[in-house]
Amino acid sequence: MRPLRLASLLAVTLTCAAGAASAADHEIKIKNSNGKGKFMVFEPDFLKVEPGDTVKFVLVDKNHNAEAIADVWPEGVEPLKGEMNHDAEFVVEKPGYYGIKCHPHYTMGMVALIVAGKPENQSQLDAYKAPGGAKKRWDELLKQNTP
Ligand SMILES: [Cu+2]
Repeated sequence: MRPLRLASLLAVTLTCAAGAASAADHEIKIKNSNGKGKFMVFEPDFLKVEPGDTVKFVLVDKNHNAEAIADVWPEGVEPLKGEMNHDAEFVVEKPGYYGIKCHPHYTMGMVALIVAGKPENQSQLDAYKAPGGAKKRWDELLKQNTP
């Protein structure tokens, strides 16, 4: 019995180590402009990640924040709520679509979409209607969402 238990313990340890090693950090810049005529932007605004990864929002310009779009956020994951004029970050706990907005510039289209693994909240994405000027940019993000 003993060698078997040891073997399974080793397997668990190895699995954990592999998980920790593969978790990546991603960075999204919060900016007034992309330098190409697009204003109030997350850069990049579309990102594919894996569950376990960390996404960091780095404030380059002031008067922005990064927070969850509540309608596009996997159930059971604490919604991101970055403060104005601060960096923010969250750990992608589950597979899914994660919608991000800047609070003051939401209707101007300051949005981002993060896709983690094989999303389980497709129905949220399908039901979501981006407000005002965000619709055009959100549609552009959806076009990038290819398997
Ligand atoms: Cu903003």
